[in-house]
Amino acid sequence: MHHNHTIQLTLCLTAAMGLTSCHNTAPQPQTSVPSHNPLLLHSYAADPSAHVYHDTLWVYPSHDKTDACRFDMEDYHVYSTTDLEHWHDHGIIFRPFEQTTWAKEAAWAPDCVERNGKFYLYYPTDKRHIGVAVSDRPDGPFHDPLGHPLLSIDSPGVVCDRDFIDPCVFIDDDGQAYMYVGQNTPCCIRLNEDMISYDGQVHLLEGVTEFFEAIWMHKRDSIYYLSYSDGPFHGHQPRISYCTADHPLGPFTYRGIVLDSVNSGTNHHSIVQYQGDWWLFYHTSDLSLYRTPGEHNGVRRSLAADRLYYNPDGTIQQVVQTHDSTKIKQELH
Ligand code: FUB
Repeated sequence: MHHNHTIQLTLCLTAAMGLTSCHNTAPQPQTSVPSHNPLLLHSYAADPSAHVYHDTLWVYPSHDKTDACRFDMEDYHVYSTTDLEHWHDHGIIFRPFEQTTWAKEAAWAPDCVERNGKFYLYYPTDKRHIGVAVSDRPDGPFHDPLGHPLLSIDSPGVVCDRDFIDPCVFIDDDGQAYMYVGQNTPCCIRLNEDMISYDGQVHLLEGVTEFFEAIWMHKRDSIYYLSYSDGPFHGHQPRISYCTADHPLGPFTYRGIVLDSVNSGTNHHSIVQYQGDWWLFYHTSDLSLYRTPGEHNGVRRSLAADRLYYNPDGTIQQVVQTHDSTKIKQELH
């Protein structure tokens, strides 16, 4: 890892001397990436939502079962790190089917944000509800403050012709919080200050080309970046595409691909800045494929992360996926 950091530092110093550019428009070699994918070996996980709280990077994924053959996930863990190499599993932080009266199945991709010292976990269930759970700590315990979903597929204004899933919550610099959500049609609501209610309006986002699912919002230098899985109904495997706008509600302009398709079929990611670098978190089937070669099990997914680079004009360079079997081989032998 130190060796790799040294290589990156050398590239940047060379750029500072005017010899080349740190912001080359060609894809950057992933020189500063430690050989660490998949990130976790003891557990299958997918759909990572990464956030920084104080000095620590927290990842809230969904939890694929070891014997999974269907998307029948039922609980949430959270993982934390301060170096992207050593991860702490804080255990199960929320079980929707036991801790709510209304959620019955399919605890899929969650997100979690902090506001005024409280942590709000947003999670989809039953392919039709979005719930919110609250805690005083990033690692729980979380509880259901409402006794009902925050938003559902049949809430006034929601447009959804398939699964109503994949909430992502973004708090803008002015303090306004937005929840992006949906499949096939991207919806957005403005959350109230309490983070467990909203103003009653559902906004349909324009310009989100080939939107499928896995929506994620982040902001950099006043640009709002909306990224998402763009398949699978457009003649290609799902990729992570992105569009930009100068307002959280758009209209958006399509910009390109952040991540090509992955070997797990579904594609789901998050983008976060940590210790000065930008990272893309996503999932693959690497761990499952190493354990059972040739058996493509798209519901035993494993977490991955790679560096993400911007061009000088603010566009995103396509991320190069890194795969490394060293850790897995060490574990298996
Ligand atoms: O993990 C279950 C579902 O698969 C997620 O909600 C989707 O984004 C896809 O990754």
